Amino acid sequence: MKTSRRDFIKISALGLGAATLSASVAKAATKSYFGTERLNKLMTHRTPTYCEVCFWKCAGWTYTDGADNIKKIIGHPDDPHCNGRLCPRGTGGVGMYHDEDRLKTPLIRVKDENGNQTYREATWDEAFDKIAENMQRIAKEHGPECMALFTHGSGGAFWGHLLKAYGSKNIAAPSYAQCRGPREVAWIGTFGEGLGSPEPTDIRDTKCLVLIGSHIGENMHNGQVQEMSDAIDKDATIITVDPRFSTAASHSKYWLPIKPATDIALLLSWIHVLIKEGWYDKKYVEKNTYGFDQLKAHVKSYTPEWAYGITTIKPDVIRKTAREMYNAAPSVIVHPGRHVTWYGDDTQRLRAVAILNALLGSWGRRGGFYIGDGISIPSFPHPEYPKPTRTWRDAMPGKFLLADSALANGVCDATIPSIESDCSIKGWIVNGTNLIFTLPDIENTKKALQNLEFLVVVDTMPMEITGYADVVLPECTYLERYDSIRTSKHREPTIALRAPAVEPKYNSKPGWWMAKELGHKLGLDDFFKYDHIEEVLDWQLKKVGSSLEEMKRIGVKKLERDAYIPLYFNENEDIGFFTNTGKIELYSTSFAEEGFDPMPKYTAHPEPPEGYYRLNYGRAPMHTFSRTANNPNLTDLMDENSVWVNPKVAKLWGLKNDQRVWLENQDGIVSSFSIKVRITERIRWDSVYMVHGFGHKNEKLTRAHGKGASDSELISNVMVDPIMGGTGMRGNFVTFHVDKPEKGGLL
Ligand SMILES: Nc1nc2c(c(=O)[nH]1)N[C@H]1C(S)=C(S)[C@@H](COP(=O)(O)OP(=O)(O)OC[C@H]3O[C@@H](n4cnc5c(=O)[nH]c(N)nc54)[C@H](O)[C@@H]3O)O[C@H]1N2
Ligand SMILES: Nc1nc2c(c(=O)[nH]1)N[C@H]1C(S)=C(S)[C@@H](COP(=O)(O)OP(=O)(O)OC[C@H]3O[C@@H](n4cnc5c(=O)[nH]c(N)nc54)[C@H](O)[C@@H]3O)O[C@H]1N2
Ligand code: SF4
Ligand SMILES: [Mo]
Repeated sequence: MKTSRRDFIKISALGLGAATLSASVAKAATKSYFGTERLNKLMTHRTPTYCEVCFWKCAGWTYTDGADNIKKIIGHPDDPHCNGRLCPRGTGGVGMYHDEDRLKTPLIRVKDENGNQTYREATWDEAFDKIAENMQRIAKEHGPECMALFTHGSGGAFWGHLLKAYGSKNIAAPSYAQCRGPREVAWIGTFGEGLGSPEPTDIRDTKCLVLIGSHIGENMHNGQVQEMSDAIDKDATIITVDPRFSTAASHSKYWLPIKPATDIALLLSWIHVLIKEGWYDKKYVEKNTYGFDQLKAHVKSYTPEWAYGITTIKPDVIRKTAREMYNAAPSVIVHPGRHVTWYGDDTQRLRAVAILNALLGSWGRRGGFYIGDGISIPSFPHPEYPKPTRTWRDAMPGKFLLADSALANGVCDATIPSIESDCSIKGWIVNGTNLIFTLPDIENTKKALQNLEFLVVVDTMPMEITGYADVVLPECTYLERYDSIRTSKHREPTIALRAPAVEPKYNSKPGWWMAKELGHKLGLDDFFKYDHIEEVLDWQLKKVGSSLEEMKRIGVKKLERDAYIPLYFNENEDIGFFTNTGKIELYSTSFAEEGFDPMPKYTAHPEPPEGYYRLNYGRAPMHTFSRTANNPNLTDLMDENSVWVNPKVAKLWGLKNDQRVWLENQDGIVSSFSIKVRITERIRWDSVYMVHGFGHKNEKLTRAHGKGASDSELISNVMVDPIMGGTGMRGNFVTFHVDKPEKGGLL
């Protein structure tokens, strides 16, 4: 067996201490039914929270029996993210707390008497000493800029503060370059600002909603799903463009089963039709946009007949749907999507989406996009952060300059020494992101891991990434801790508090405490001048007219909108946009300056070779990525994924429903586990589909281990977006094995 600097260690080998709740008890505790009367009795024992099962951050109340028994989590009625109703995952969030497979105590990588790498249980003090010693050594030998943080979720605020105080700005989240980054860059290039989360889509008042890949209904972002359902009740026209018959497609007036990877052609032909037929908001375009004449010339040849040959969508359907959008304008939303890193030309595809919205005049209009408003909460006083002299960008000079956040793949690449660049990153802190599953090209991620001098992983569960850590820090779940105040923008600004409903189980601790204690070991006490996070929260809340005491009582507080920011544009006023020209840029001057196409073009992408099918993936309503794969409440609802196969393809391969197959991709990578076949007309013959987040290798995940297959493993061809460095992940092709292949997978 090849030895490596960093063997993956199964955390299972350890006796992980502490009493555990048996699975059946955990289920009983979380599944019992409560009538309103009983709930009312429990009213005195409710604690405000906002959900961490996904990043929509719905606010809610956690009910306990007054001791450490969580009874139920329900949505907060005053919260615009959820309007009093959590999604199935949010309700099942209590399973994260009860999961007996949780990380329970800090772990330190050691060698046993036979030289094998293993973990030993450690005290918090020992773990922090080990981390501080390594971080100080890295700072001394290479500079503090050689540490990086990968983070997703609430803890990022505390770990980010620590890393900046230590002297590094390499802070990245896969929710940018593996998710919505291209969309943000396209929006900034067009409207001068990004969309953020929750997106300011005015779905509840829309007359026409166009979904391009966004599979709302399977993508369970709560407020959005609720508003779409309201819009359907009010007879809004839904147009869904998706090669798969998604849940959204089943609620649509028009389903356009587009050939995958050809969306830019459809978007350009829609733009062509709107301009040619005069179906655009002339007044709005004239007053607010820049580059209409260039755009008109640019799309002249992109007729529906041209697009038909590429997309397989009939010309009359393209014209009819364009007319539907115009009829509804400006109360129309061509939805910008969220996970948009598909084919490497994603920023340009999203530019086309932005341009369509601009022509229809939907930006800043009722039923289109509202203007969100949020509250900014001041930082607790601390000294100025040291100024780093280098960042991950120095490993790739001149590239991806339009990216407005750090690239997780960029930080990963900057950890691998190469001839062209000086390898600068030597240590990682990974908080709340399972990079093995979320960065494409696992072999590349593993290469970076092998080059690291030091890796800390902060997680609640023994996920794939934790097995590569030198030190593992067990965080308590969101139900057991305070976090920062939620301040996201919405129609009305709101703030929401997350407070602990119960004591942390086992020897787990909250992120804020870990960052502060480690800060102390690193000699950074000046940056953490408080004994408890409660002091910080109270100080911050008082600055915005509330207090910790009030927020504990009310959970969510609505604040006044800024009097100068209207919810929709005032048609009689001049509107300024934060672009170079001060207008909505149909022709992007900032893209042109950087040498990129100022208006989107269509380029063809490779097609699957004979016997292979495009690997398409997405979400299931009851799971979030890989973070819920072991959750006892949610595995009860769905415990594995399946591969969707068109009946024609099934016939060709002689596949039957529920038969198990292994998948192999174009680079000869085989799935570690088999996956059940689901034969369905809902997927095109040239593609297969699976839900992301399954196929876990770690046996310590007792419910998730070996259940289903992992799309991440099969994504080795990464199409990098030249504009902002996003990783296009849908250019991978798979074939079937009906017998277990000899070759193993990458996990
Ligand atoms: N192949 C593939 N890759 C993808 C995607 C895909 O669909 N397919 N989707 C992309 C998208 S859209 C996104 S946004 C990203 C998401 O990427 P990630 O945010 O990395 O998603 P997860 O894989 O769920 O990783 C979450 C990790 O956080 C841990 N965790 C859960 N709760 C807590 C907590 O309270 N504290 C701490 N410290 N840890 C916690 C979980 O145990 C898990 O290890 O992935 C991207 N990558
Ligand atoms: N239940 C649940 N909800 C979630 C999440 C979760 O993990 N679980 N994650 C949240 C996060 S972070 C994100 S980013 C979002 C992601 O969700 P979205 O942004 O809505 O969806 P995508 O992942 O972009 O796209 C998935 C859809 O795109 C279709 N598709 C594939 N290829 C093509 C193509 O070439 N053209 C077109 N037009 N369509 C194509 C697929 O068939 C599928 O229906 O979901 C969010 N909501
Ligand atoms: S959408 Fe569901 S999982 Fe996401 S924050 Fe809201 S309740 Fe939680
Ligand atoms: Mo995402």
